[in-house]
Amino acid sequence: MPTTNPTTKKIGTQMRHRSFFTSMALGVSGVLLLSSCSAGGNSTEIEDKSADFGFQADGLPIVTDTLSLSFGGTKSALAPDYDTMALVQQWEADTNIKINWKNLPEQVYIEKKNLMLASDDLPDVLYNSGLTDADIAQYGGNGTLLPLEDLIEEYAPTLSGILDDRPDIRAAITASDGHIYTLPSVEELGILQHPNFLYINTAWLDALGLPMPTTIDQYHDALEAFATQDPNGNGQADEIPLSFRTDSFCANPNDLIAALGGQPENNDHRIVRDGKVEFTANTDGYRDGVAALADWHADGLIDQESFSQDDLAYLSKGKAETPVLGSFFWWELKEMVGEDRVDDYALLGILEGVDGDKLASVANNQEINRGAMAITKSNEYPSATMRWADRLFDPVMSAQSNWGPVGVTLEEDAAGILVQIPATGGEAEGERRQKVAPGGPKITTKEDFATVVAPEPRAKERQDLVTEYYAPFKANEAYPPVMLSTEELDQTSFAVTDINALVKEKFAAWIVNGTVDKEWDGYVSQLESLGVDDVIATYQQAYDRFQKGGE
Ligand SMILES: [Ca+2]
Repeated sequence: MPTTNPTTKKIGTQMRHRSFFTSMALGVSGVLLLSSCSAGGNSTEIEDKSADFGFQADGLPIVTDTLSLSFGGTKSALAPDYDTMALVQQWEADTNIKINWKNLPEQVYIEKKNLMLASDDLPDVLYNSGLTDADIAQYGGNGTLLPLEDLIEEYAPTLSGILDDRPDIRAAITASDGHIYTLPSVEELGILQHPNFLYINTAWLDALGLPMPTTIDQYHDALEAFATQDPNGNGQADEIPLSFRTDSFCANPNDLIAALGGQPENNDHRIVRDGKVEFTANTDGYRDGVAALADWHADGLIDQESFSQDDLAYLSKGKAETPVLGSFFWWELKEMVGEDRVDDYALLGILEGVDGDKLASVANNQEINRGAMAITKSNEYPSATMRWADRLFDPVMSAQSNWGPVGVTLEEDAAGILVQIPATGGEAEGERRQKVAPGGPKITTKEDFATVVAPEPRAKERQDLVTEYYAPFKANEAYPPVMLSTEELDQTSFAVTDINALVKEKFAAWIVNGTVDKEWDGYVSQLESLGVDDVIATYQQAYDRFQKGGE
């Protein structure tokens, strides 16, 4: 590829009007000011040589002479060399941009990422970038990642249109310095905010002549009957009335804290109500919820291992040879109890609490992932690269990047909606997807799921359950996908780690030992000395910035 600058003058004359070209340093290879002056940050000097390859501002191909770019980042465990993927080959044929893939399995990449980012040996693009918010703040701020907002404005009409319609997505990918350093991956299925589904053994309810509980008191009575009336009929008190995990993705008893104490709760102990960020784990309601669970534990209703088991041990309990599990939290039923027992259990959803309210706690899991792609300072062709990326935000292309190509994993139904082609030959759809879908930047909005691509059958099933059992009782807003500044991260990260460790430790100790009332005041003071008020104030500041569109 040309590395000298015979056509640099041509770029200057053709493209000087481009807003991000604020100055040029002709004759110095690799130097041209790609300015970040709009927000007064550092300037990144880079030369855009897209025109050397016959860059076209519209239509295809993007360049008339084949341009090669190197892409680093992650790929899934089952993914082949990306060169062999049909969709990737189609991209190359369409655009005339050839990608040298240097992407790695996630664990390998994560170990090398920071060394690579600090070196001069950067790929042109980070794809499925694995960048954390702290990485984006640091490597955006120091010029390793290019600011993209002007390039988006100029060369990404599809993405620009989406961001104009969706200021929340723009805010989510905007760093606290006002720049956009990464492109998003968005999948609006609406299923991540209620991960902890509560199930109960209905075969046991039937055997004991008990109704399906609708209130927390009826639920308690059912657990008590499970503990004392030998519903599995083996003459032994081997039943586990209720099991859960703490600090897991989908096995947390947060909705019981809400039912027993009136306090909505999630794994971050951070919720939003009426525009106010709240810490959950130092309120009277939280204390009441924990005290009630301690009573349940004292009565033998809660699995002793709830505070120590890992997912593997937990999931084995639903499949014990003699059924022993009465009730549990998990993402889906079959994974816990196995195919043969799915009819013996049912989803309980949200129970009416002690105050008479049904409160569904909302988790902070996000549908906007901001680290899908970044352009590094090594990239000499940012205009061509951004045009390449913009094609991925077409809804049909986004669907193919996410699930695989039309004709392989997706086909149009009679209504013109893309639906999944069932996998064959014993291969699971999820497995097939890893082999044919490259991921990366993409946006499938809630509307796209109605008009462009149907959710996978399992996702649709999940959506329907969330809509029926949880969404009507939503008790709080999630903390939105705000990008904290380096300063905000410095102010909060150590404190949050200490606070969450203390909350986790005390939650377990109080339920097992029943000492919450005795230790409560000391705990509240300890949280104060760990800086919980400052942490929440910082999150409030970032939240307010997000509400104003990231500015
Ligand atoms: Ca028994």
